[in-house]
Amino acid sequence: MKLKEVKFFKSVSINDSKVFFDDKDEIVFVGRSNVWKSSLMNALLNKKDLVKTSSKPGKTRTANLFLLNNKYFFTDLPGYGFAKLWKQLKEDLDSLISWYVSERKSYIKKVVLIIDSKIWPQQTDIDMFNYINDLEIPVLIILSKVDRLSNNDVNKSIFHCEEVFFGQQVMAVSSMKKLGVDEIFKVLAESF
Ligand SMILES: Nc1nc2c(ncn2[C@@H]2O[C@H](COP(=O)(O)OP(=O)(O)OP(=O)(O)O)[C@@H](O)[C@H]2O)c(=O)[nH]1
Ligand SMILES: [Mg+2]
Repeated sequence: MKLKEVKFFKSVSINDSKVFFDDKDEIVFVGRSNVWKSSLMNALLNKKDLVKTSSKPGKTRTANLFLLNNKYFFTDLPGYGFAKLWKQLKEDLDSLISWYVSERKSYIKKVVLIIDSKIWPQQTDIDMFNYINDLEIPVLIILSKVDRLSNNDVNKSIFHCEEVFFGQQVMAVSSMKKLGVDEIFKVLAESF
């Protein structure tokens, strides 16, 4: 797929019946809060700030759908597991993620699970991986923030993730330095 056009389509909150009305294939982006999900989406879509980002964790609070070539969705979800968020908000965001992924299951061709390459996978990441796996949705693991590591440490981190996630494909990215972005877009485009 060559990306010709992309636009913001809509936001969905939990239990919103709008979630049922779009029969388009979709790729969903998940990861812990502030792991640079939204920034990665901008890099993949070749836009500066179509997807809203912030240095403050907890920026994304709804499922935000972006329509590519009038045909597919890339969907940004809130981050999970940010301890410092107000407890009720944290629970609400976590429920939105699991609700959204299970409701849209038959359209979701891949879940991109983004892991902080400096922190390595946390229990919350493994829980999220298992949740998606149980729904039988294919996963692509992406290590973010690799501009902050040496090549040697990036390789260690990739190797460790391959072990933790049972031989899943793991790719590395820096959205800011545009490292790995084209390769990831190619893999994602092939899943439609
Ligand atoms: N150095 C560096 N900084 C980045 C990169 N990508 C994103 N950032 C910065 O990291 C911060 C957080 O990025 P977001 O993309 O908003 O993170 P998020 O995972 O969507 O966060 P939530 O929506 O809160 O879950 C922003 O200030 C970005 O500018 C990168 O590749 N390198
Ligand atoms: Mg975000």
